Amino acid sequence: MALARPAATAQQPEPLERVAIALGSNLGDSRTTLELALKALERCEGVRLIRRSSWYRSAPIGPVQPHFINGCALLEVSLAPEALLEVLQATEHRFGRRRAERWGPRTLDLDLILFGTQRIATERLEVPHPRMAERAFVLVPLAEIAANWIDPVSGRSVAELAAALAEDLKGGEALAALEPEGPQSGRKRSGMAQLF
Ligand code: A4P
Ligand code: MG
Repeated sequence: MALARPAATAQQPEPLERVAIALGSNLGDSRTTLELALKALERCEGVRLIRRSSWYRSAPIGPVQPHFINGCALLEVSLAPEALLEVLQATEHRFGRRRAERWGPRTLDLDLILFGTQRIATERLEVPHPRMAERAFVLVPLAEIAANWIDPVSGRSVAELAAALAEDLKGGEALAALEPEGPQSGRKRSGMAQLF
């Protein structure tokens, strides 16, 4: 599979695309890191923050390690997918991310989950994120801010994927919504989180 669109030229900028990203952290002051990472992304050229979810505490998937704080955000970008990946990786690096073991602990993980309706499979990037449908720590926050977005792989909405995963994981401890703070306070929390 190739990129769905040709590369932009100087005369022809990338069209604006709606993008979903997932944020995670389980080293250091995770909540502060995640808040600051969103602020840093907002300041990047070609990136606009549209919405953000609440933060959730989630049990680690992978090696034994501390619990994670996870959340999702919607961006509007005028960057090509791989250029956005570079922005995300540079931001991870800025917040102390050093790549060691796969699925290991990290100060900051920024994953590209959905990029408009595009399906992308290059050496460096796969979108939709290949494990999004298995992960409550992605689907629950994403359902809070983009419930009707259709996953171009399954043809199902984010809310449908979250409900199907909730059914699969019934009874398992996976996710707890954290109390919203600051601009989030007073906002209704997703009922979905109670399912996990
Ligand atoms: N890459 C390919 N597609 C993408 C994409 N859509 N978004 C490539 C971001 N990166 C993508 O990623 C490895 C390489 O994947 C990158 O160089 C990029 O070119 P990484 O961030 O260096 O390594 P990783 O995150 O350890 O690997 P991976 O496979 O992305 O891990 P996952 O699936 O993101 O899982 N448990 C809880 N509770 N919460 C978490 O957030 N996260 C992980 C990481 C494991 N367990 C977790 C959590
Ligand atoms: Mg990652």
